[in-house]
Amino acid sequence: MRKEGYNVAIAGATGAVGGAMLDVLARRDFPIKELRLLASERSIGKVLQFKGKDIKVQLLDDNAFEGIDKALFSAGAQRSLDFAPAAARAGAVVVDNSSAFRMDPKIPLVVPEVNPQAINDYKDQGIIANPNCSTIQMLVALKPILDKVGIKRIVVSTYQAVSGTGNPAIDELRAQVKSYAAGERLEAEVYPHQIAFNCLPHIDSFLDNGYTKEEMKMVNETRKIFEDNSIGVTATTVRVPVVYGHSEAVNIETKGKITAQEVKDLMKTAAGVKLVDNPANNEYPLALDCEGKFETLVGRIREDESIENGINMWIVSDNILKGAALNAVQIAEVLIKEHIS
Ligand code: NAP
Ligand code: 3JN
Repeated sequence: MRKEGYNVAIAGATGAVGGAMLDVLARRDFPIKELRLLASERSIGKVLQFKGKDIKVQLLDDNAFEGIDKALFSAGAQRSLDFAPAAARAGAVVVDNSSAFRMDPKIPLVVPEVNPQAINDYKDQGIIANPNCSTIQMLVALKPILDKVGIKRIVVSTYQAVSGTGNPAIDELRAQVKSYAAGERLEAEVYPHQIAFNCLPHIDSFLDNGYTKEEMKMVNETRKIFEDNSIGVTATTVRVPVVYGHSEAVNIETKGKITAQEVKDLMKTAAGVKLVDNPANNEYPLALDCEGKFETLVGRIREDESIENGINMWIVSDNILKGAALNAVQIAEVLIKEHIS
């Protein structure tokens, strides 16, 4: 590690994920010499706090990255396409939270607990992509099973928190709950339907094949990260009236036999995982319990009795932390720990 620390930029620092990046960098004591906070014209001069110090927000543009070693991007896919290459040209390693580069074969797509070796491939473009939140938490839990017995097929249904849509969606859920309690009319602007007391089987836009983009992100990103295009993956992604924490019901068909107890034992030592599986005491992963936690919670582990080699499990994680900010910071940590950059 460089003694004096690294010059780090956050593009999208005023957003929900950018704010969490500030929090994670502080909580993990990432070695920082200079922290540069970048956002749109709307936020120039706004002051954000890092470890008790005030930092003024600057404009995200091509010239914002001079002297920067690590640039963490969470300002939306278009801003990543517009400015990440300039950041890389200026000498920064970019860790990008958007979907802009995830499926680019020249750019590694990384979950540090799953495929840290892929980070080495960043040199071609100077960019590393962070997967979608729903993919990250699922693969953290499935990787030890993949390594032990192999996985043929994954069937996943998600229950995704509104924070995945950003702060306006959190405000909308809260406003709708208040209006409902007051017996007033509910306004829906962020989502096409009322989200309070409802479930919307619709995340991101619909594609010609009838799936949503969010569902296809889970399919394609899983195959890229597991480096296996033959793995069957099918997803139904659902928005639910939860503020933080995505939950997932995951069914897998494995190549070899594995018992529920063996899966539980694997989860006890899996990196980034906490086993919460004691139904006799009503203990299982809950969205409300994952907020602010770095671990992905796994429980309700059962053998699928309808097939020879099948497992069902329930996977819950803080979508803004492991699903976005934490995963990005962990990638930056691997870069410095392994002396890659
Ligand atoms: P958000 O709360 O709306 O924040 C958006 C951020 O981008 C703000 O800092 C905003 O700056 C900045 N921004 C927007 N337009 C800009 C422009 N033209 N120039 C410069 N900065 C601009 O959104 P969020 O929830 O934090 O999500 C941000 C992005 O992170 C998403 O679009 C997505 O790509 C990614 N994300 C990834 C995951 C994941 O699954 N890994 C999860 C959530 C989000 P101002 O405040 O100045 O407008
Ligand atoms: O909806 C969620 O729960 C996760 C949202 C992720 C997201 C939101 C806006 C744009 C993404 C993403 O990370 O895939 C993007 C995007 O970059 O396409």
